Amino acid sequence: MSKLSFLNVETTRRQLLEYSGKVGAGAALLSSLTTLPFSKSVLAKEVAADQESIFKHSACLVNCGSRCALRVRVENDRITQVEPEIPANEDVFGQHQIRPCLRGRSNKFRVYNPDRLKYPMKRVGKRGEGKFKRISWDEATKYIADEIVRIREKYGNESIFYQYATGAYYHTQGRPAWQRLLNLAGGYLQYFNSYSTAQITTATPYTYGLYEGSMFSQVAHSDLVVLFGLNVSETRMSGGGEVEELRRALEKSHARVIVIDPRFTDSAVVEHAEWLPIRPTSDAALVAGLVHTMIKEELLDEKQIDQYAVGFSRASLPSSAKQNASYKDYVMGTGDDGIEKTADWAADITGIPATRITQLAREIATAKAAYICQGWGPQRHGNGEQTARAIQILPIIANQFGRLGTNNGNWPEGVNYKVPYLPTGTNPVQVKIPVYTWTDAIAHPEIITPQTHHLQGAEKLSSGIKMIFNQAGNVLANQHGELNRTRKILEDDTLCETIVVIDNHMTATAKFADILLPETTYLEASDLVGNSYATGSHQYMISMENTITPLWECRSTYDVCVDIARHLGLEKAFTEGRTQAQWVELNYEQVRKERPHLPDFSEVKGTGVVEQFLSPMAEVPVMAEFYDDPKAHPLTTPSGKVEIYSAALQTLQDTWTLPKGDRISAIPEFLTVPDTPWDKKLNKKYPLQLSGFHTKGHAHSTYASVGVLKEAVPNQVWINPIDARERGIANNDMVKVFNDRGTVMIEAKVTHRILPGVAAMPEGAWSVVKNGIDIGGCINSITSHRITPLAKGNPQHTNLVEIKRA
Ligand SMILES: Nc1nc2c(c(=O)[nH]1)N[C@H]1C(S)=C(S)[C@@H](COP(=O)(O)OP(=O)(O)OC[C@H]3O[C@@H](n4cnc5c(=O)[nH]c(N)nc54)[C@H](O)[C@@H]3O)O[C@H]1N2
Ligand SMILES: Nc1nc2c(c(=O)[nH]1)N[C@H]1C(S)=C(S)[C@@H](COP(=O)(O)OP(=O)(O)OC[C@H]3O[C@@H](n4cnc5c(=O)[nH]c(N)nc54)[C@H](O)[C@@H]3O)O[C@H]1N2
Ligand code: SF4
Ligand SMILES: [Mo]
Repeated sequence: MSKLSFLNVETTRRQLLEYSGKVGAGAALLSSLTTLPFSKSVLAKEVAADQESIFKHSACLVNCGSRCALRVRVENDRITQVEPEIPANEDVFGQHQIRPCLRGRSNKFRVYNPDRLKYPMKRVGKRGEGKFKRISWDEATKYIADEIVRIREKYGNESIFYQYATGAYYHTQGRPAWQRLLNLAGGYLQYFNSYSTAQITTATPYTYGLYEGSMFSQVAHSDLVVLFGLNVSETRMSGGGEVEELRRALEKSHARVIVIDPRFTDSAVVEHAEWLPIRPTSDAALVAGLVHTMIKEELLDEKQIDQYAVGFSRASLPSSAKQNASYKDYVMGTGDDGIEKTADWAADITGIPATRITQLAREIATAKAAYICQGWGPQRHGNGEQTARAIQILPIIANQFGRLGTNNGNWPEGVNYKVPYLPTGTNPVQVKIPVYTWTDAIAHPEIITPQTHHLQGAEKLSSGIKMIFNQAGNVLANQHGELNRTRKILEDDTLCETIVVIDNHMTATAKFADILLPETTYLEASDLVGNSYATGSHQYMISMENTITPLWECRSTYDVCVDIARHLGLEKAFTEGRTQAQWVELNYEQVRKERPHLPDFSEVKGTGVVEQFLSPMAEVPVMAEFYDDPKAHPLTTPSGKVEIYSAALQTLQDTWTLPKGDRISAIPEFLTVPDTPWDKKLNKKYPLQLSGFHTKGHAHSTYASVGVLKEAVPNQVWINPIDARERGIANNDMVKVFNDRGTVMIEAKVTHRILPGVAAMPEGAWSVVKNGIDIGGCINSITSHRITPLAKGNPQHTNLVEIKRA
């Protein structure tokens, strides 16, 4: 059966995707089934109850993957309180209150933070010193326009870089406005990949094509849930997001949950999970050990695997492969390395007892429906591509995919309501660098080639990066790896000549600006936004309006870009005669064309959540059609099957130039990489593995300067009591965490929630450097800028360190 039956509608998963993507006729039909009523009565009641205050409606636009609506109480143009959109006891949306987390609720403190940028400023000291003088908006915008002209004349548009930055997902200001402006001005150097998912998004097409997964709603039909480094209780905290979807599904199925993570995470606590502590970077070894047990105990069906996959058995290898290059050969010790990947072998590497590995293999293979998934922590490592692919093939080998209650090893998918953005136009420059290589694109552009760095669109860079636009990002001096090196490159203003930073706060990155512009915060901005990329099946649209008059001289970057466009003679082309408010309305009308039942814009403007519904895609497991009939519904891989052995990867290994020791493997075998315990020499000097994680205390560095959050969730390095005792470290002691790249000073959290030999530090703390030591506790003062073999991505979780009492 290739059709899937949902709500008596014969439809395919792909069609459903298209429906919800296009917000088209299908969605209108489906929303009539699932749309929850939009209520004005509640809002009216509130205002009547309290004449002193008014309520305005905004949203948290940070990059946590969710997008929470915020109801903001305002008195005399001053924010007094930030609340969930609808009081919890009046959950008019019935199924899902888009309840903000502690960060969203703390927005008042971000708006009135003493660190706020108030005026446009120009650097006066040395680059990075943080000395600025106040200038007028006209001076600032003229300067930027002149610099665009100067740089493009001297070096060409390819030398202008629009930096990776995720602090504010505006639709009509911010990123789309800058990109529209730069495209009109001749274009800019592009990047591919992200800091979030470089390894997994690059590796996935080689395994099974599209990057997608079953939504958490499937867990309602599962009896076993296995989370590899997926911590939604911290990373997807919205009441309208995935943590809520998982909770509701578990309430139905009561499935057993197993969390595989170096830390006993909040998710493990909340979901009453069993915790299997694992050494960072070793998941591919665990998978090999699991498959070994499955083969030995005849828990898998080789014929069936061959029906769906290439390269598990010798028989299914492509003709280009060596005879013993199959995954089974690798596991059984008949491959080139000659090592049998027994449970004991895997135990030695992962730290998980062999008996537990054997048991887990049986549990996965015999579960009625196992939902296997992975977060992005496991792939943010030096061998992240291997880890991602290994976890992806586990459900295929164990026959736990394509059926109700199963997944394909990925993070569950999210669907978007698809609110349009300010159109950015097309970029005349089609050269792209992997995002993690931007420091080299400044300091050593000559080394970046297609064969070494997967440079796209050119054989080499013409002159490297000479001008950076950094809007709502803290990558320059906080979120990139090896900050001591990064800062040196940025300090030299003969390399990158001009840096424009647009932010709300005096961040580490802001201090490296030549021109520093203050933008409105979310609560001072007006826009129309959709749910973000990780709210699971929950789709919605929010109309937000500035809750107070923007403070000081903070402005929308739409208006700022108009001014710059005017200086460049591009105003008309930029605005097309529209103000930002008119673009917002146009965007709404575009949505309404597809969803004619929506009210007139005047009725919804600034009212918060306009519409919300649950996607019917939640009902359909990923790869269901392929499972039903792999011939009729092939995957988008070269063979149309899951590629456990990828001939394309073997070709890259044969043709790319890789640093000594690096390898791209055709099968997802466990590969050791530098900065891990298998790097024996370095491990002697630095005995602890240090992994980062995304904390509920902040979203990267955004919200990290909010005092109440810092008190509630302090930035601390987690260390096991065994390691702490050896070092005379007590809970809450200040410690130095260091390696050859730098030193970070931070408080210790001595806890059994981390496995011995491993330490963990939240990423995103504000970097403050004194006498060469990062006293702000920013992990990136000790992370590496080394790129991974296939994705050329960021191994920021892969570090060896020593820890001492400060
Ligand atoms: N509160 C909050 N939420 C966020 C963010 C935030 O900063 N704060 N950031 C958002 C963004 S942009 C992104 S990309 C996502 C990031 O989401 P993720 O990348 O999934 O988050 P991490 O915390 O890096 O990793 C998830 C878990 O993987 C574990 N882990 C690390 N290494 C390994 C390993 O080798 N194997 C295994 N099995 N587990 C490992 C970590 O201990 C952690 O508990 O989160 C988003 N949500
Ligand atoms: N070691 C380590 N490093 C990491 C990671 C890791 O796991 N470990 N994770 C990586 C990942 S997944 C990501 S996505 C990146 C994220 O890195 P970034 O995208 O740089 O995210 P933030 O650090 O939150 O920086 C966002 C900035 O936007 C600003 N901002 C907020 N609102 C507004 C606004 O309305 N207007 C303007 N103009 N500015 C605003 C904030 O003040 C902040 O300075 O970090 C990466 N770095
Ligand atoms: S940080 Fe994420 S979960 Fe928290 S309020 Fe903002 S959007 Fe919602
Ligand atoms: Mo991210």
